[in-house]
Amino acid sequence: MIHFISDLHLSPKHPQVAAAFLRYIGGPARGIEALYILGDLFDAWPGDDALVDPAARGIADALAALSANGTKIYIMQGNRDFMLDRGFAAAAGASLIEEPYALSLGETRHVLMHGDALCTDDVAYQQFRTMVRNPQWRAAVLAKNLQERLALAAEIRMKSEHAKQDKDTEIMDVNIAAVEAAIRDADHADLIHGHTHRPACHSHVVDGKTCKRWVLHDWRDKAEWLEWSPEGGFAFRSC
Ligand code: LP5
Ligand code: MN
Repeated sequence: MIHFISDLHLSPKHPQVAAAFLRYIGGPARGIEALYILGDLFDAWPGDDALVDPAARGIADALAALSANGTKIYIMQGNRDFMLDRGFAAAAGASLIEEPYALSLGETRHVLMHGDALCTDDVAYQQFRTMVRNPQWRAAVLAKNLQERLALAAEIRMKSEHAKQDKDTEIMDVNIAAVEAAIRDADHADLIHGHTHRPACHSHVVDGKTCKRWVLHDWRDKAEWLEWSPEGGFAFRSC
C-alpha cells in the first residue's frame, strides 16, 4: 500500500490538523510500504532550524517512528514550505524528492508534483516562485536569524493573502496547457499533485493518449489521503 498526502498546512493556529496527522501516522499509515508527502506539510517553514519548536519536532518524530517501523517516506517542498530541506528530512527519516518525480505503480507510470508550477496564469505567483527557488535568495534569507525569518514569513503571508483578494479564482487553478506540457514531458505518464485544494481525478487526452490527473485534498479537520494498492488501485480515504 502506498499513500499520497499534501497540503496539511500544519501550524500552531490549527491544532486539530496536527492531531489528525498524529492519529493518521499512528493508525492508517502504519505498516504501509511508502508515504509520499507532496508539499505544504507545514503552513510556513522558515528553515530547518525551526525544528527547535517542540510542535515541529513532534511532527518529525512521528514521521521518524513510522520510518523506523519500515515505511519509506518521501517529502517534496510546496509553496509554503519551500525552505524545508535535508535537515528536516533527516530528522523525519525521510528522503527529500524534487518535482517532477517519476514513480511507476504496477503497469502505470506517474509523475508527482506539488502543483503550483502548473498554475501558470498566476504570473505574480510564478515570479515569486522563481525568486524563492533562487539559491542566492535562499542563502541570503538563511543568513538571517530564525526570529527575523519568522517575521519575514508573516510579512510574505500577509502580502500573499492581500494579492489573492484581487485574483480571479480561475487563475489560481492549473493552466490546461501547462498540464498537457507536464504530461508530454513525462512521456504521457499520469500526474498526481496537490496545491489547488480541488480534489478530483481528471482525464486529459494528450496526443491521442488519455492520461489521469489526481488532485489531492487539503486537510481541515481530518486526515485525507490517496491510497494505491496493487489489488485495489487508487482510492481517496479519510479518517
Ligand atoms: O499560499 P496560498 O495558498 O495562500 O497562496 C498561494 C500563493 N502564495 C504563496 C506565498 C505563500 O503563501 C507564502 C508562504 C510563506 C511561508 C514561509 C516562508 C518562509 C520564508 C523564509 C523566511 C523568509 O505561495 C499565491 C497564489 C495562490 O497560492 C494560488 O495559487 O496566488 O501567490 C501569491 O499570492 C503571490 C503574490 O501574487 C506575489 C508575492 C507577494 C509576496 C512578496 C513578498 C516579497 C518579500 C521579499 C522579502 C525578501
Ligand atoms: Mn501549496
